[in-house]
Amino acid sequence: MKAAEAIVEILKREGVEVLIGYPVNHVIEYAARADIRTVIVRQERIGLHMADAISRVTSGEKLGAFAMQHGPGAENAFGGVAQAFGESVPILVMPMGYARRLAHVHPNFNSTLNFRNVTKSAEPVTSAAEIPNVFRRAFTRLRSGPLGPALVEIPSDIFAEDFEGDLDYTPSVAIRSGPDPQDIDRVAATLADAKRPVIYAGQGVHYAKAWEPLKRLAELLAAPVTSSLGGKSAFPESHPLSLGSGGRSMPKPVHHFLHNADVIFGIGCSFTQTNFGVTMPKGKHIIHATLDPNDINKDVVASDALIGDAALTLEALNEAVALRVGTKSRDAMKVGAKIASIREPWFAEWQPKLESNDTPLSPYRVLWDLAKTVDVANTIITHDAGSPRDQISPFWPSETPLSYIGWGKTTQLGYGLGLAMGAKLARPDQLCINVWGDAAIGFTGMDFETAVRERIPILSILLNNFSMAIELKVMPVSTEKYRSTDISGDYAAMARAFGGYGERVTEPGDIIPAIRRGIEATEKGTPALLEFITCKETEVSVF
Ligand SMILES: Cc1ncc(C[n+]2csc(CCOP(=O)(O)OP(=O)(O)O)c2C)c(N)n1
Ligand SMILES: [Mg+2]
Repeated sequence: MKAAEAIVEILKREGVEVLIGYPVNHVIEYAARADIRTVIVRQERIGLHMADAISRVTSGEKLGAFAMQHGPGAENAFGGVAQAFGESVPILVMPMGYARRLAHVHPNFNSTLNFRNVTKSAEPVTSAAEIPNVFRRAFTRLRSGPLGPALVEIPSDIFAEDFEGDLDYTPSVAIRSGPDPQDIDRVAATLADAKRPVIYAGQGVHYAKAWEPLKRLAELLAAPVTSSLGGKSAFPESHPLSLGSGGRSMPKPVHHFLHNADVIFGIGCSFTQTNFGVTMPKGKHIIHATLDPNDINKDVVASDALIGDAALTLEALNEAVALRVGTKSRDAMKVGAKIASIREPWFAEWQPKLESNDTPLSPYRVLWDLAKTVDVANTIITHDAGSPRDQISPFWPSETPLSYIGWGKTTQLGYGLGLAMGAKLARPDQLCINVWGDAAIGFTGMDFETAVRERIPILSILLNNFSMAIELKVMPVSTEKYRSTDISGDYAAMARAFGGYGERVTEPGDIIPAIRRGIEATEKGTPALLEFITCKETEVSVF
C-alpha cells in the first residue's frame, strides 16, 4: 500500500468523513479515492474554520480535518489554526511539507516548527513505517485532555514511499478523568451552604455533553446559570434559572447576579480574561472546575478547584449536593422571580431598538426578527467579530445544546462564515446561520462561492452599515479626515454573481419575508446571503 493510502485508511478508521483542503496536497486525491468527501475552499483559513465547526458541533466526536500544501498553503493557514488554538478546538491539520532533505533548510517554511505555539502537538511523518504511530499520537491528543489542534506534517517525498505490511491501527478513544472525591465533598458543602450561588458554564460542558447534569445541579441548588460565549446554549435560556449568556455585552441579570453572588461555580470554563468574556467580580469565593490544570489560578484566583471532565465532575457533585440540600433547599420559584424582575425592565429598555421601524434598519430589529422567524431550537447560529457579536448574544434565546457557536478568545473577522459552513456539513438537518458585518465579509466573503459550489446551503445574515461602526469611537480623526472607517460594496449582488441567493433589504416590513425567502433557498440547496442595510449602531448592553 502507498504511504498516502495508509494515511487515508487511518482517517477513515478515525471516523473522518470529510476532508477539507486546498491543493496541492496528495492526501486530498487519495482521500477522494477512498470515498472521503473532499471539499475545496478558496483559501486555507476558511477551511480550518469549517473543520473547527465540525469538531465543535459534534462535541469532538467527529473531528474536522484540513489539508494544505507546503510553503504558501501552510503559511496562509496560520490564522485558522491560531483561531482554533485560541478557542481550544480539536482539529487535525495536515500540511504537506518540503521533502525531508529540505525541511530544515532556509528559507523553507517548516510547519512542525512554526505551528508549535498554536497547536497541542506538531509532528512530521518521518517515514512511511511511522505513519500509524504519528497519527495515533495526534488523534489521541485530539480526543482527550485539554483540547486544541494537532498538526501532522507530511513531507512531499513520503508520498513516493510504500507502507510495508498490513496496517495495524486501532482508532483512538476519548479518555475521561474525574476530580478527587474529597474535593467533591468540600465543594458540595460550599455550594449547599452558599446563600447566592451562581453557575458559570463554559464550552467544556459542550465537549463533555454535560447539559443534563448541569441542569440538575442548577435545579438542586436553585442556582442561576450563565455562560461564557463558548458555553452559550449549554443551558436552555428559557429556563427560569437562566440569566442569559455573558460576553462583552450581556443581559442585565448576568451582571446583577454575578456581582451579588457569594459563590461562583465555573464549570468547563477557563475564566480567561478577554474583552469578550465576563470579568469576574472581585472578592467572591470562586470554585473552578475545568479539564485543564493550567487554567487554575491563571486569570482568577480559585478558592476551590476541581480538575476533570465536566460530566464526571457534575455527576459526582450532584450526588454529593443532593445528600446535603434536602431540607434546606433554596426556593427556585423565588430565584426565578428575582431573575425575571431584573430581566424585564432591562428588556423593556432595549425593546425600542428590537422593534424599531427606522431606516436604515436597526441591527437589533433584524436580529430580533430573525429569532422570531427561524426555529431557534433547530438552528445553529454564530456571530462574527465586530458589533454583530455584541448585538446578538444577549438577545438570542439559545434553547438546545450546541445551537450557538460562540467565540471570542481571539476574534478574527470572517470566522463565522466557515463555522456556519462546517456546522452545515456536520448537521445538514439544521438551519445554519452566520451573522456578520461588512468588515467581516471582506476577509472571507469569497468563500460564499465555496458554499454554492460545494452545495453547503447556509443562511448568511449581513448587517451592512458601510462602516466599521465598532471603530468609530476609536478612530474619530481618521474617520473625519480620511473616511478611514468607511467601507463599500454590494454584497447581495456578489452572492448572486457566485450563483447563490442574494437579496438586499432596506425596509423593516421586508425583513421577515426576506428571511423566509432566504430559508426557502437554503431548503432547495442554495446558500442565501441577505444583506440588511443598517444604521451605524454603537450602543451595546454593557455594564
Ligand atoms: C482579522 C481582524 N483584524 C482586525 C480586527 C479588529 N476589528 C474588530 S471588529 C472590526 C470592525 C468591524 O466592522 P463590521 O464587521 O462592519 O461590524 P460593525 O461594527 O460595523 O457592525 C475590526 C477592525 C479583527 N477582529 N480581526
Ligand atoms: Mg459594518
